[in-house]
Amino acid sequence: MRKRVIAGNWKMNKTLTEATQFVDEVVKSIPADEKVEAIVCAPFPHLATLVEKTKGTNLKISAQNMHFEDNGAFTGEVSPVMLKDLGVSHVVIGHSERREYFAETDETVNKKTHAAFNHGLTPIVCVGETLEQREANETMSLVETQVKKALEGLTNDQVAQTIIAYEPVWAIGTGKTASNEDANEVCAHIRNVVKSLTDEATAEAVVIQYGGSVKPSNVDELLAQSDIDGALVGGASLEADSFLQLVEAGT
Ligand code: G2H
Repeated sequence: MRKRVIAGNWKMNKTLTEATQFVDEVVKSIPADEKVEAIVCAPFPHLATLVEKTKGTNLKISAQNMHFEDNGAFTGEVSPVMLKDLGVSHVVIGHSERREYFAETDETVNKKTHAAFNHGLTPIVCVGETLEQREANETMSLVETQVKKALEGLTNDQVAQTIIAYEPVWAIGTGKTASNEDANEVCAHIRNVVKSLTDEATAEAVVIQYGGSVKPSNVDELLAQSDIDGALVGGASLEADSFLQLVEAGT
């Protein structure tokens, strides 16, 4: 039985004051249920404070990106060594906004995924098609390529620990959600791709999230699908109440 993973991706939102208020409120009421893992993906400047505030609680803290090198002359970048040292547990890799605005490629996604495992961080690897790709019937092949390239060279054990987030780009922050069946079909395809790369046990273990305008009113039906094990949530994760409702839905 796979656990459910609900991750709030704040993107470039919240001051440190707002972030700490959110976390103080959420840790008071977060369900103590081993079936669900709750994660907040916060901006870099807030990570140290939030890790401290969530120690011993059921809320984990993730970064939204990182560089793949351990250190060096990469002005403005943050390394996996730094994140691990802070006590961060997860890192989002290859979010479509990074791919679109910051030149993230399948190759850098793969390097970052390896770097995450090399430093004991759990990667949340994002894949998904644009509207043009969906309309051209390229969704399955595109997602397959993204998954294969992201996971290239990982051991089966590492693949089993990877969280894959399927986020159709056209559903991100637009209020449009893929239908439950469409979302599940792509997530099932991703699981099959993982199986073709590894084995049945690994494919059954890998957690696959759906992302794209997930909110308390649609999360139950998405989580009821056979191959959707969680959600990567942007807008609806910004308020503590809404985030808690999403986590509750995973229990
Ligand atoms: C997709 C998602 C979070 P939203 O980017 O990763 O954002 O829920 O606002 O569509």
